[in-house]
Amino acid sequence: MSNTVVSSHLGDCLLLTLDNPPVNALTREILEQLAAAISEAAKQDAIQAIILTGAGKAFVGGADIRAFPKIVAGELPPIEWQSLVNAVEDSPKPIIAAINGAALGGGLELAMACHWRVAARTAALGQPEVKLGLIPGAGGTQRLPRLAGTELALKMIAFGDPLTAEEALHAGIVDQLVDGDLVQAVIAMVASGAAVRRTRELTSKLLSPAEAESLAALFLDQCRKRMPSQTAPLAGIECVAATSRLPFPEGLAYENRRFEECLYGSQSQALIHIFFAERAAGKLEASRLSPVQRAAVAGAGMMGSGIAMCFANAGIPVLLTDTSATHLERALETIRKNYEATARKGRLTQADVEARLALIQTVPDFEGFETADLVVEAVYEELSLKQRLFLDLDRIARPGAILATNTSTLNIDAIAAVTRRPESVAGMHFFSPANVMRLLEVVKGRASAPETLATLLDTGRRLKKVCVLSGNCFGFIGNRMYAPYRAQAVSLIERGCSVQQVDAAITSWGFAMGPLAVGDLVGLDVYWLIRQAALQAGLPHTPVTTFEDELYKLGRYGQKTRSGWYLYDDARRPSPDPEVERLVREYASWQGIEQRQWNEREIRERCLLALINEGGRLLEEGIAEKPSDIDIVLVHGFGFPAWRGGPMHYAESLGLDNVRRRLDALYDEEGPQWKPALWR
Ligand code: 3H9
Repeated sequence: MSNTVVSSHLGDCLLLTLDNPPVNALTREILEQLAAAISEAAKQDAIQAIILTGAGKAFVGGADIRAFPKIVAGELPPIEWQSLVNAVEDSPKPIIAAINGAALGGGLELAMACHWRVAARTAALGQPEVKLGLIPGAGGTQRLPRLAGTELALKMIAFGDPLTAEEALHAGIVDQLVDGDLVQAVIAMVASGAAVRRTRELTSKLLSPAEAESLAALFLDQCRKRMPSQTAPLAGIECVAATSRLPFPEGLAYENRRFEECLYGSQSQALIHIFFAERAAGKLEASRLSPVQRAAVAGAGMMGSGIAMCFANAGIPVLLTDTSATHLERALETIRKNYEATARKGRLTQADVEARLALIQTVPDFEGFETADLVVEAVYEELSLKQRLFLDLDRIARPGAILATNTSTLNIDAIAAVTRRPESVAGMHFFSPANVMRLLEVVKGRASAPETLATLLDTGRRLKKVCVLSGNCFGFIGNRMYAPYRAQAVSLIERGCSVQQVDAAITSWGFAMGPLAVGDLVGLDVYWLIRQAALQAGLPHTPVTTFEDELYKLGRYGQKTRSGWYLYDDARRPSPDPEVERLVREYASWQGIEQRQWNEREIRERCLLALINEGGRLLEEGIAEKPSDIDIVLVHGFGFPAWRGGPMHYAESLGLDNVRRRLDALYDEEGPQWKPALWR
């Protein structure tokens, strides 16, 4: 059964189990059944108390997120969340939440409307709505401050991170933690006389209105800095502050108004799109896989060390080798420093640090590589070097072991071709720093077997990455998309924009960094090499010369040389460089490029259209399987604002016909680089 409330009797308790796999998400049907069961129980003298729990691993993972876009589109009627949850709190008989697993969003709101809460020690409790561009809409903004105090409620609702059950107990959200049988513990609680106790009547933890306002002002400030342009965090904070000012029913009405503002706004639609896109990405239909028990990494530079950390973080033992003993030593030192810095921030214990380090073993000359199920190559980006390495790996690795390359641009087939196992070769493209960035592109070579890809996608998920399957082309999805976008930014500068103007047009729209600042961070020498390789690979629309070549020739590689598009001080703070402006003017007149004034809208439109159109080409060519995969890559790998949903979602929101009209106009004005892709 699914989408149902299962009732059973345990002595004088009524056990209500919410059953809606996989996470018991709340639907109108479930909440209506729950309200009906509670009202029925009120009439039965034999029932002393009601226990509410979830089937399977979760208590309740929130409201059913799939319903929101349908409500917004008018395909489903709105749901009276607050009154359905109020029916729980109104019960004349005590209701105790037996929180067996995740109680998130509407799940925590439901638990807070119960009269008592008993949780399994493994449960997580939180109000993550903000990550979907929403705020709690079933009374959470009004009940959480009453249980946990104004400050913690502000933190949980503004940032959306869950608490452990232990933290929730400490905060007063949960009344008791249980290691063993949860339901038996609740029955014992009922026997000891648990009575009706309504959260809405509690006020002792609320700050005064003035104190709440001034604390809220601090949170508003923090959110504007950490999550610029996002509206839900601000709405959530204002609702929590209102708890101190307004009686409960008016607080609920205020919450409802703000919830609807968020629900019908574009940000929640974009973030909900990203939520489902992440889960839909990298799924292969019923392919067999062989779970990786031991991994090995060849190449102990920054990338290889980061990849080794990813395996250790997931509890997978990993061997790390390099041709240079000094590199290996340095890598291990860097890894230790990295873990210790995390421990200093309180995110790992010293025991965790040691346990993770113990999983990473540095070895000379591929020692022990024959025991690995997966070997990841992370050496310098040069085809002949990688091919030589794959010849060795093919000889050393056990038959059936997967050989993955971390190349960011090279042809997977050319690497697989030197081995006797091309079916077990594929790309595993991590983004730098590999231990931090959540994106992983799994790249499918011509011969890669479904089992190889399924194993890599499974491994990626175990490493807690968002995995996207990409076809084999120059730059795969991410770098291939980024190339015309950067080319557009450089071209705008050649045509009269200033460096700051281009970057500001992009960051003010929500990108984490502008394309030129990214160039300086990654290195203009790196981008020069990538463009040469793209030209060699025959990637269409790659400019043969650009103004960036001039910076490269001058040794202005970016942050590492303290000059690139910007000048940098020793703390790597950028400042504009008038010399660049002079050089650009000189370049433009020498190349006969006409310069003019540009406004922010024009700059932004060109950069974004270049991105969208390349996404369209990737879909046309079958490199990307679906538009949402492209959105995930840009959001998780390239700083595209998640609350705008990724370039393809953004294109949909503009209307694909409108996008094509603009591309047609640019094609007529400026030529073939704007030839519209026809992906739908
Ligand atoms: C809300 O509650 C607003 C209220 O205030 C309004 C009034 C009530 N709905 O992540 P996983 C699916 S807003 C529908 O891979 P895990 C998910 O799509 C909500 N579906 O598993 C996937 O489906 P599929 C606030 C949901 O074990 C499957 O479950 N709540 C929902 O790694 C497994 O998901 C949140 O924001 C849902 N609410 O993690 C919590 N949740 O198999 C969102 C999950 O078809 N959820 N699915 O791909 C999560 O954070 C994680 O899913 C959770 C489990 C921690 C629960």
